[in-house]
This record gives sequence, structure tokens and C-alpha cells, in this order.
Amino acid sequence: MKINGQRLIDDLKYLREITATPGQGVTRFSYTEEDGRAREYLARIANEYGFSMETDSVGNIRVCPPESKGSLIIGSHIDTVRNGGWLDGIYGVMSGMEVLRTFADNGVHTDAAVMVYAEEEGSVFGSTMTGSKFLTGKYTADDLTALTDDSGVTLKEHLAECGYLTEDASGSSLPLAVNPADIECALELHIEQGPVMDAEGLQIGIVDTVFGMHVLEVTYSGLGNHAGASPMKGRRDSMSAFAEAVLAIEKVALEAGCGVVATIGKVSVSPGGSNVIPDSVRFTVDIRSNDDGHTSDAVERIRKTVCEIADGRNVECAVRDVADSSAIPFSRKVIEGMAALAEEQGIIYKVMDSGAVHDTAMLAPFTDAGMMFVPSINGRSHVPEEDTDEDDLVRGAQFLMDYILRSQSSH
Ligand code: HGY
Ligand code: MN
Ligand code: MN
Repeated sequence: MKINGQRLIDDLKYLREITATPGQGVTRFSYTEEDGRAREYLARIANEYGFSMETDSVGNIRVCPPESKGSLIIGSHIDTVRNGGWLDGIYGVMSGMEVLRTFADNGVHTDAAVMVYAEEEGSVFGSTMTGSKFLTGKYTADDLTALTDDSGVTLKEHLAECGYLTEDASGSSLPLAVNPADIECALELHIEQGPVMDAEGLQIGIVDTVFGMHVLEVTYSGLGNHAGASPMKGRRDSMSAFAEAVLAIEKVALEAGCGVVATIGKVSVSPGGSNVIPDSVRFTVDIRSNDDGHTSDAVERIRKTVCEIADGRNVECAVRDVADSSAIPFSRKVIEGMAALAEEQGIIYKVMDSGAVHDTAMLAPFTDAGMMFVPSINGRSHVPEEDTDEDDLVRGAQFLMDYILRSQSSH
């Protein structure tokens, strides 16, 4: 059964234009007007095919064909980073929609459904995989007020504004799109977002382990003052402390080896005048590896290092743990099934880890979960240059279709 590759590419090209930063990549933050327009596009397809489309209290979406039990979920996300690419997340969602449409077009039953996990990037609330963390109980109703955007507005307020949180959420009364206990298999098709497949000429990546991650937020508070009238000696400069910390953190990651990565991607300076010594600098540190021991060693070394730098410069240091998730291995059954299919089809594939995190990993403790990758040109992602050959995009979606057909027929 062949998917309609052109329809998939046309969908992706249409959705690429739903961005808050036209001409500068795709910016489609959760709970914004752009997010709403992408949801409307999904609703139009669901309506045309008579699929149900439910949105839960945190904004996760479930699209399900009328006869389907929805026991196999094909998931990903529609939100992006700022000035991101046109494929991250949305490729997996639209490939899932293409699979459901292909089954319907051919009059073949499936128990598959598509899941859109809300706020996967954490671009608004700082925590990745937010929707799937609620679905799997890592986050509870208490986190609706604990998670806030940069201006202090809580997730709960955003959700109420979008109309998703219709009742006063408390404890287990948070209505969610699926109960992981009802899921027999969770799959995700995604771009690799790294250099391996492009460099090695691979067609399909089969994911073994998704990296664990830990995000710290560090705030240095020094003494704000006049840039010209303050002698260099005796300054308590939080910007200089930040600069020293950046290079020290890089050194910790390089010395850790074992594939540990650490990134400082977001920094804010107060008050932010060119003629003012900052009174504070706040920055995030995103630390990851495929082994929780290595990740936590690096986290603790970095926590200690940033505090020592503060002491040495007589600035205060506050460290907040923003988000974390363990390194998660996918189901051997799914990995072996995908590898067997790739062998049979003569596809050039590799079983590999994922440095990027993905919602389907949150479901892995509850069900047979697995992921497949297609190459990213030049290994770029989370940038406007993110791209994948159309043949690779169609091959990936067809592989997803074939894997589902195979697993359905073996039931
Ligand atoms: O950060 C990640 O790995 C994912 O893109 N949210
Ligand atoms: Mn993604
Ligand atoms: Mn991403």
C-alpha cells in the first residue's frame, strides 16, 4: 500500500508558511495564533476523512479514524523553536496523517491514531516534552502553575485562554488525550537533526536510546553601576562571571567525554544598557548524554563550577533545576522489527542514538515504543537551513506505513 508522497510534501510546504517569522525560518510557538492555524489545518483533514480530533486539557491532540481502537499511536509535535526548521516535529505528524489517509483511501482497517504532543520544544515554558510528560504522569496538575513563561504567565493561564482547560484542573481530574496503559505501540518518525546519516549516506535511522537531559538556569547577581565612572578594580560584574562560566562549562563537557554535550543557548542581561554594568545575568545550561550517570556527573560538576566562579568574583549565584528526563532505550522488539524490514527492503539503515529528545521516549516505559529517522542535510536543525531531500521524506513515511502494516498483520 503506497502513501501519497506528493500529498505529504504539499502538506509540509503549506505548513512551512505558518510561521511568526516569515523568511527567517519557522517560529510556531505553542498556544499562539500560528499554533492555532496549524491545528486548523489538521482539523480540515480530519473532517474531510471523518476522523475524530480531540484536544485535551494541556493541548495534546488525538486524531483517530472511526473504526480504530487507537492502540497504535504515531506521534510528534507541531511547535518549533524560534527561527527553526520546516520539518522538526511536523514531518512526523503529517506522515502519521498520511498513513491514516492511505488506510482510508484503500478501505483498509487500522487501529492507528495520530498524537500531537503539546509544547514539545519548551520554547514557551522551558521544559521539553511537556505534553507527553503530562500524558505519562511525570507532570501533574500542580505543574500547570509551576511552569511559567518568561513573563511569569503560568501554563494554566495560557491553557485557560486557549480554552483547553475547561474545568478547574486538580490532581487526576486533568483530562488527557490517551491513557498510556491503553497503548500497545507508540511510534515516531523524525528528522535526525544531526550529522551521522548525511555523512554516512544512510536512508533510515532506527533509534536505540534517546539521550537524557538536564536543564539548569543560573542567575548571577552582581553590582549594577555606571560603565564609565566605575573603576575596573572592585567591580562585581555578573557579565564577566557569565563569560568565565561559559568557557568553564564547555571545558567540563569536553573533559567528561562519553558523548556528554552542554549548551548555553539562552541568556538575559539586566538591565541591558551598553553604559551600565549589569546587575544580573540569567542563562540556561542544557546538559545531555546517553547515560544518566555521565549526565548527572556533568550536571554536578557544572553546578559546582558556576558557584565557585561566583565566589571568586564576589557575585551571588542561584541555580534552578528547570527540567530533566532520563536516557531512554526503545523497545528491542520495535528496533529488531524495523531492522528486519529495512534488510528486506534493501534500505541502507543504522541503529543509532538520538541526541535530540522526543516525546515517544516518554511513552517507552509504558509500551512498545520506537523511532525512525531520515537524514538532515549537512546535519543542521533548529535553524532555518534545516532540510531533507524530498525522496528521503517520502521514503521515511513509506517505511513507517510498511512497518505498521507489518506489525498489524502479525497481530
Ligand atoms: O531539544 C530537543 O532535543 C528537542 O528538539 N526538543
Ligand atoms: Mn522534534
Ligand atoms: Mn526540536
